[in-house]
Amino acid sequence: MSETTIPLSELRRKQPRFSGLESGHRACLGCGQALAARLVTESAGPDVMLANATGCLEVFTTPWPESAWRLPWLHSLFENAGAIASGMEAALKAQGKATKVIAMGGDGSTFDIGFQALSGMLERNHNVLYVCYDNEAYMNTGIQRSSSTPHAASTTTSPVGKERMGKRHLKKDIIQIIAAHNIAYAATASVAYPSDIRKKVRRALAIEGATFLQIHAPCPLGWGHDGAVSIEVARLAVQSGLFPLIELERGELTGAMPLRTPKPVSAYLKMQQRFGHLFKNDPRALEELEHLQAIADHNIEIYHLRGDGEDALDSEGADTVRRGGIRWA
Ligand SMILES: Cc1ncc(C[n+]2csc(CCOP(=O)(O)OP(=O)(O)O)c2C)c(N)n1
Ligand code: SF4
Repeated sequence: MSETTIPLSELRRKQPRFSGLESGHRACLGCGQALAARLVTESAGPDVMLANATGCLEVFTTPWPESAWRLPWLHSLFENAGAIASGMEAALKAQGKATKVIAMGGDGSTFDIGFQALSGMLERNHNVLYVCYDNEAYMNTGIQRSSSTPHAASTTTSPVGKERMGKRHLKKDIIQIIAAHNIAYAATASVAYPSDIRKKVRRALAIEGATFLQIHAPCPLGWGHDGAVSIEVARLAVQSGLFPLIELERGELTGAMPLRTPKPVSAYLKMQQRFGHLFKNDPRALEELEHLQAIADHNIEIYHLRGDGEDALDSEGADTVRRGGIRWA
């Protein structure tokens, strides 16, 4: 290295980082969705347009007449982010522009109310990355259960009582439903693993066609934990096997973050008030805990998460390990 050469680390420090979502918005402290959206837009860079479904992200970033976005941003309805993004992409294509389109929505919008428009967008293979910020309930309107809410979680519309222990039904397996559209790339991610999010966003945006990212994003208000521990909570969801980090290409499993020593689901659940009833002296609680542990064990098995190979990175090292484009046995 010559004397005049500036070390790479210093260059990196001097380099202004692009930020698509500025500070000063009105998310709650420790909101996983705010952090995830920031990481997504930072990784995507400035040549991007956003379509944002109704929900917390839309509300806390754009209280009229202010906006925290530094990118062209369009508020779609709750139900049609996929259709709006399809139109934006078609218009850009007609103009000969290479600007990327990212559609965004919460789990209520993605799993339930906007699913039809999303499915159409994927089936027509629009050149759009759809990002779902999965906080596992309709948070913006007061914590109602969605089809993404995990089994046994308490919400305002799946309360704990004599009749039931929180939500009766299972969390919808959206990533498999999305992958069944045979799109080029679909993946799950978590705010606990920022470098993994960055890589997945870049990988998705490098593809010409529809891609999908489901990011697990704690909501301190709806999950009932302190905002200071959002990342810890998110990490335990991954490390217990309840929220596996996987990549699927044309429906085939091509990457997964191995878990050397999976944590018990109780470590994750007991940090959150929405599962507080599972730690009371009630025989039904024990049964539900066993049920949730079985779901995590099932994920670990079907996605081959037990990392007993030579993988350099795992859930401590924070990366999804790619196995090379074919489903491994
Ligand atoms: C068709 C329609 N139904 C209901 C609403 C009311 N609404 C606005 S935001 C919201 C909840 C959004 O939940 P989600 O998509 O999970 O995003 P979050 O707020 O949790 O980030 C609801 C029900 C609406 N705006 N439009
Ligand atoms: S309610 Fe939840 S999702 Fe909405 S801003 Fe607060 S922490 Fe974020």
